[in-house]
Order: sequence, then structure tokens, then C-alpha cells
Amino acid sequence: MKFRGLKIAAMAVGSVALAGSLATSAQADDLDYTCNDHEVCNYRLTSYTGGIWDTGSDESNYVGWYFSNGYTLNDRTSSLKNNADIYDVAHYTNSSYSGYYLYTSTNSARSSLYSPYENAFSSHQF
Ligand SMILES: [Ca+2]
Repeated sequence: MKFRGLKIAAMAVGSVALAGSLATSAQADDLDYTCNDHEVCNYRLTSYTGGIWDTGSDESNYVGWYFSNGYTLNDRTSSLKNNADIYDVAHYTNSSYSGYYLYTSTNSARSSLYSPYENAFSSHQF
């Protein structure tokens, strides 16, 4: 199990209000299979179906993570939501934030993806 939340807490040191809400979000409702505020949510199939993977943190390598329906996360995202209140998110086709990337604005979503992004994401960063 990977440890989460430390990076968010460190990033938010400059803002007491943000530190509280983001740290709580990252620890309390990550991977609860609900797309909460502050989270990016990847879905196995289009139109936000087929299993969800939700987190409020950056993730540099999707290998080892799984959708709610048990499918491996790596190279399997077909739609996504960015519910992070103030952050755009970039999804990358390779691990460590490399390869092709796709920006999704805060509080927006993509009901389907297209080549070279469909079933290709391996990391994301707010
Ligand atoms: Ca959640």
C-alpha cells in the first residue's frame, strides 16, 4: 500500500485553510469509490462507468492500483472527472508525468477519451 497525503500536506503549508481541507480529503475519502470534491476520478469505461479510481493526490505510477471493479488502473482509463476545486489536472500516458499529456480543467470532465489517451494513462498530476 502506498502512503498518500504527505505531499498534499507539504504543498499546502502556505495556506492554513487549504491544508486542512485537502489533507482531510486525501486521507479520508481517497479510494472510497465516490468522486468527492478535491479529487480526480478515473473510470474504466466511457461515460463514468465500469469501475472508478478516486484520489485527491498526485500519482506518479498507476501500476499496482485498481479500479473499484478489480481491473488494473494502468493503461485502462476511458473517462475521467476533475473535481479538484482549484486545480487543473494533467494525465500522462507514461509513468513519472511523461509521454503524451492531457489537461482537464478544474470542475470539468471527459465522458470519453481518444487516441493517444484512451486506455493509456499511467500517471497524473494536479
Ligand atoms: Ca472519493
